[in-house]
Amino acid sequence: MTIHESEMRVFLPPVALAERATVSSMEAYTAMCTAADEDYEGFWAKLANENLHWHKPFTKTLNESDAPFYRWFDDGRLNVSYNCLDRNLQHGNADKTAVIFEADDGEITNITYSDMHERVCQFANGLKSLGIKKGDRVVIYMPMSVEGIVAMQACARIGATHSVVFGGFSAKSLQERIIDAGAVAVITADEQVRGGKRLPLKTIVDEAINGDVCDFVRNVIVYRRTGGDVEMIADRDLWLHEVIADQPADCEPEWVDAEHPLFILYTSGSTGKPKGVQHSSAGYLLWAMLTMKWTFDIKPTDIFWCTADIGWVTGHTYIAYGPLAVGATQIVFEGVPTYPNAGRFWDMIAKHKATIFYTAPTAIRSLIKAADADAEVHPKKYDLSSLRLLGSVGEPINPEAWMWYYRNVGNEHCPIVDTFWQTETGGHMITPLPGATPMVPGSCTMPLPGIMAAVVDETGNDLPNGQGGILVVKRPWPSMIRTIWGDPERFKKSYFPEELGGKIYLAGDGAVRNDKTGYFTITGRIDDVLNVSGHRMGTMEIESALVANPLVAEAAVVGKPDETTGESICAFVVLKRARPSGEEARQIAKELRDWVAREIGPIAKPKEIRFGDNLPKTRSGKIMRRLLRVLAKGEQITQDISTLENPAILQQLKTVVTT
Ligand code: 6R9
Repeated sequence: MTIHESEMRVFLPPVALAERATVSSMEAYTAMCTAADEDYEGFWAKLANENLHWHKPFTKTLNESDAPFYRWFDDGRLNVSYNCLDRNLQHGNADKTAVIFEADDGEITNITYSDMHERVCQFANGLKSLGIKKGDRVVIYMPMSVEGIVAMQACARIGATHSVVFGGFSAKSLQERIIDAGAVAVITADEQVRGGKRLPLKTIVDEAINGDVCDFVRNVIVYRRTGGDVEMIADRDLWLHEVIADQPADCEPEWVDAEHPLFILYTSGSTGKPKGVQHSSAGYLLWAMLTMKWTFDIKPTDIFWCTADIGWVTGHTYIAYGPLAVGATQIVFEGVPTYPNAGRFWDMIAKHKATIFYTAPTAIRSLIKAADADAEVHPKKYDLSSLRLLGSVGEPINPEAWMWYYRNVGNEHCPIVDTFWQTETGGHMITPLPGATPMVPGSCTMPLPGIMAAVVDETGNDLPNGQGGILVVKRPWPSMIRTIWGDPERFKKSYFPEELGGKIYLAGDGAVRNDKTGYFTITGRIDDVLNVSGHRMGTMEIESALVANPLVAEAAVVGKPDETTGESICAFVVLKRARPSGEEARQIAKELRDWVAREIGPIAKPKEIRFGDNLPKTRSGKIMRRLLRVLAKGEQITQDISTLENPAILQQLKTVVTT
């Protein structure tokens, strides 16, 4: 049984929203899919011509001669920053607010499109004055800030390839990325402020590029955020305000090839060295724009808010590029959802009258927990009536969290777009369309038009609906990963394995399509699929069941090798109440095992349950399953835990509750 087979609830798009939506019915959606089926290149060529400003038109839509190194829009030249900014000035958006920035302490700054254009041009001229040019790599290690977005856009303007490293990464991780990218400059800030706490970014950069391993880094540009003490190294370090002072407010864009690498973004593979996912200029921007229009149904009057950090792909596509390219007004937030209290998101939605809100299930679940504990921070206490559309991204959203989000944040009138995609895909892949798709909690529903997603077995054969398998994409699409920076072989092996014929994209996730509707449900990373006594099960399925129990705040399930059953299920559980011990722990563990047996079947009963105050998470909020797998096996942790937010809880999670 899969989540959506037991999940009978269906929610239709609100009529008022559908009437005005970019894609306003399932018929309209199907027509778009048919158009892509019938003339794949024609479909994309039309969209690329309609949506992008081309300095020089492309002559060929898709070049497959060097597959899987696909090329899109051959001979076309454009500039991403021109498309995001100059076009808005030409189309009457000069005085429109591009960014409403809210700092950690609540201070608000509004930036118009013309301000944004000026800042980006000055920054771009500043970079040029340092000799940074097209093709150079620039690492950006910045807090959530207007300056961070401006830095990315400025790189795009001069054709430099940026690589943003999330401000929570350690000096060691930052160094690895600087070396791998061969960056000539690093842009950072003195300090980052989150939840009232300061983090010394510049000091971390100093540590990262200390010594001669990074002697190719010529400059460090420092944005003064707090005025905190930093050491400035002569001939290398420069204050941003000095770099841009006296720079002209106009900068002729560098026209680049459609395929020119806009950015590299490192993402952790299941093991080993992070992969530098390389994205293009034209194809990437096209999909950022189209998904803003299709998935988010963006309108000129919307106030869009994506809560991601620019250090992750979501912050690239749905903060730094997509919203600007479609001329939207967006909220950019420096802080954390729980400061000064867990009502911060709701307070900000009410204050800024946000209409579209896009966040991660992990945030939702932690805010559910907070709202249960303190009625004052419950979303119902705030005026969220401006909202018309909600989104979810980053991991499967369990039906209980979906329902809570739908009822308490969306007041039962906002569709939820559960957007499945990856760093590698550049933008949304499988998601409901808010004015068209009937929604089922826990299902990301159907692929976007032009995305040929399918569920196949290990050898690439299509599987019938109802049968779980491997998620693949059968045709290249414009915003797909182009290569792994510096490692084309790994690119081929990871994403276009020979076993699947070498030409179809392997997402790395398991999926199943509903028997009746054909809707997709992501069952988790392939490496998280368990096989217990020959039964295939997604860890997410069990987690969903656990989280549906009123006692449970959060749960993660991993497989543990088992002599009898192949694998057994080990569940790590965070309760809404304090972490139990002794007899109470035994009682609750038994209750939960029985609960799961009732929800899914006895086969899904966790063999082991362990309680913690929290789960080990990366600073982006992803549960670190590889650590849980090590803990489940009772082995010593030898892996790198530098990205772990909360190392102390590892000790708690070693304790197995016997029932
Ligand atoms: C955008 C982003 C990608 C992995 C992906 C999958 C999981 C993301 C999801 C989802 C189920 C969704 N994932 N969105 N799983 N439903 N709506 O998160 O990129 O950080 O590269 O992660 O996240 O497992 O493969 P990234």
